[in-house]
Amino acid sequence: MTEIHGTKDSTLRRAAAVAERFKPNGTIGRVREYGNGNVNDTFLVSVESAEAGCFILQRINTRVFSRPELIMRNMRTITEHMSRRMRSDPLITGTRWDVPKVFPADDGRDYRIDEDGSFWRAMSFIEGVETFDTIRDTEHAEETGRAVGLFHTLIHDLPAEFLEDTLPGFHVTPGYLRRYDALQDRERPRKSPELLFCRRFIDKRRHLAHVLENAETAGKLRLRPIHGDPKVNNVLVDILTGKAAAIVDLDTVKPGLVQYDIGDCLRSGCNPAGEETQQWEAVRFEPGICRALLRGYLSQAERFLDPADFEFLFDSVRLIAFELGLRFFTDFLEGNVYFKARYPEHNLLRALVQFRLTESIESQEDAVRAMIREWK
Ligand code: GN1
Ligand code: MG
Repeated sequence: MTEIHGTKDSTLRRAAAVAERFKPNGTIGRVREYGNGNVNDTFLVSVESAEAGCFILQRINTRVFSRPELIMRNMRTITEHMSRRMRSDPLITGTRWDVPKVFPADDGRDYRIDEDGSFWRAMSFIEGVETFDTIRDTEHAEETGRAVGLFHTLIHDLPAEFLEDTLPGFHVTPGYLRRYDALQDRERPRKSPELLFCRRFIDKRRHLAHVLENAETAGKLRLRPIHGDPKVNNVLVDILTGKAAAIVDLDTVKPGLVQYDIGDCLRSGCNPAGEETQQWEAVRFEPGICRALLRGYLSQAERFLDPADFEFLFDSVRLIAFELGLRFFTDFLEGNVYFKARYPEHNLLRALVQFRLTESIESQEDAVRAMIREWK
């Protein structure tokens, strides 16, 4: 019998009903909320059958992803490409690297739209792994970097035009700045010390917003397939070996700059307090973790990166931390319509964390640039 756990019972009940459409052979057992994504809703579904197991069920947030069927098309393209590459790439042979599999619904499609228009999809559950919101130690840092580098290596030769743009404007910082500015024109600025801090913070750094886009327009950087969201908890770590075993959350894989990914992985990994900390004033960027993440990343990615790619590594980590702060702050001002928030000021607090992290990155600019030069 289906067992429902968790607070949002009606959502869980709907998830359980939809789950039946993905796994007709076997009885759906326990359904529970899973992970802590800021955008989509994720559930772990257990199946009671001869070969009992679990699968992942997700409801895609269609306010964010307005064409979710494109996500599924990309997932097929990427996972098939990676699996093909893995069969022929000596870099992979002998190491564990799992690729999530899409489960078709009973009508043969890759997704299911329920009565109220919600978009659901199911995927294989990767066994024997664990995830962490922050970096535990040097080995974990290196493995996280290695996972992102390996992922890039596996997809970098996939022609960008084979991929759909699932989220137009994603990581294009000037676009986020325009959205924030448009809000200022519409709204009378509310006043509080935190709001003032954020506004001043953004104003002092608006000149940075174009750095990667300008480099791309000037032909210094080029678009390649990227992950889009390679934060620490999207890397799955094998429980027994401590080695990275997979990278998940492929919804934002699309053509972009690898600098977005490197910046995002570093801003996520080098913040030991984590992006959800309440103690935003204590947030700092940890250079030791940065070194280990880069070492892991470059052990894989060095073979396809151009010299110009290295030139923008410092700019990318500062920019993506700033950009995420700007995205959280704008969402707070807009009433928390994009990122899920547990309380009204949640996205304001998240913005403060990223802005404080940006300051810490800036205060260590020389040291971080010197570290990057060691690999050039
Ligand atoms: C969102 O939903 P989640 O947690 O996988 C966001 C990322 C942010 C991240 C910050 C599509 O990812 O860009 O870096 O929150 N995803 C989207 O935790 O906007
Ligand atoms: Mg994500």
